[in-house]
Amino acid sequence: MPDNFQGFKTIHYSKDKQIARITLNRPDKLNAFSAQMHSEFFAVLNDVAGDGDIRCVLLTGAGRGFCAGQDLGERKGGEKMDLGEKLENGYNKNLRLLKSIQAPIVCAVNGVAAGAGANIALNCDIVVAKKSAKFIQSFSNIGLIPDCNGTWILPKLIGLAKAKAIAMLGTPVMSEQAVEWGMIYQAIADEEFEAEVNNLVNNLVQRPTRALSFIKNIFEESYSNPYGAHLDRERDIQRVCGLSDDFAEGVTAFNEKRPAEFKGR
Ligand code: LHQ
Repeated sequence: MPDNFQGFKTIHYSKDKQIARITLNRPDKLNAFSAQMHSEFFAVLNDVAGDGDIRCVLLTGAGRGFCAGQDLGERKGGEKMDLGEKLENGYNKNLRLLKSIQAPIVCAVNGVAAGAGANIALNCDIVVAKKSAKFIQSFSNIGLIPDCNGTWILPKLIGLAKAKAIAMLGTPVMSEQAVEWGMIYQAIADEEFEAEVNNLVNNLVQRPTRALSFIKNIFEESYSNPYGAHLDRERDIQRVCGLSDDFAEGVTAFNEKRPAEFKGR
């Protein structure tokens, strides 16, 4: 844990060999987001976003759950409230920061991901989950709509028919089903999960980070770019990639029949 994060209670954070590891850490509450967790998560994301040395981020949860969304114990039953304000100063602030991180973000869903917890996971770049994990759009169980951009990302990932149904019914989606539907990348046997996640981040951290940043941004831009404008964007970005150290190294390594040693530049 970097020194200035030592006192953090709800998030565990470490940086090693250009990998930032963030663990949601309220296992007795299935890592539900308390006010303290919101502010500690913000501080950690801010540190990652400002650290140009980081080439891969891993987000996961402590204990048997990934994240059960908003801590409902902090809300008194029967109370109505301005959730717009809660979103703007909590989840949305954090998600904007998460999206600004240029390094690839792996979410390792180690157990149940419900409500905001499910959608925070889906906002990451590569989502893998334990076979025993499940994703629940539990918002409508308490009279809410999916937030954390669930209503934006779910129809794109799994189509409108399934997105509407799981959001309206709060149906749990097991991770293998989530893979089949295109919601996440991979479901991993529970006993192999830790090792496979480590393999994944150790692989990603050695890949050409700058190109990976462009990849994540341009895929998302594709939703709003017209066809021709998107071709222009690819051309412009490829021009930048072609002038990078990593491209020169990649082609040299290919011709020399050896693994490339990318520096992320
Ligand atoms: C919890 C929670 C939890 C507190 C489990 N809070 N303690 C909302 C409002 C404000 C701003 C805008 O955004 C949002 C976004 C949202 O996230 S809304 C959705 C909020 N989340 C939920 O509705 C999920 C509630 N949890 C559940 O449905 C279940 O706990 C799941 C399906 C996640 C897991 O079920 P089980 O595996 O059976 O575990 P459990 O229910 O026994 O929970 C274990 C403990 O965790 C338990 O505490 P206890 O002291 O009794 O052992 C739960 O009370 C606690 N916990 N979720 N969100």
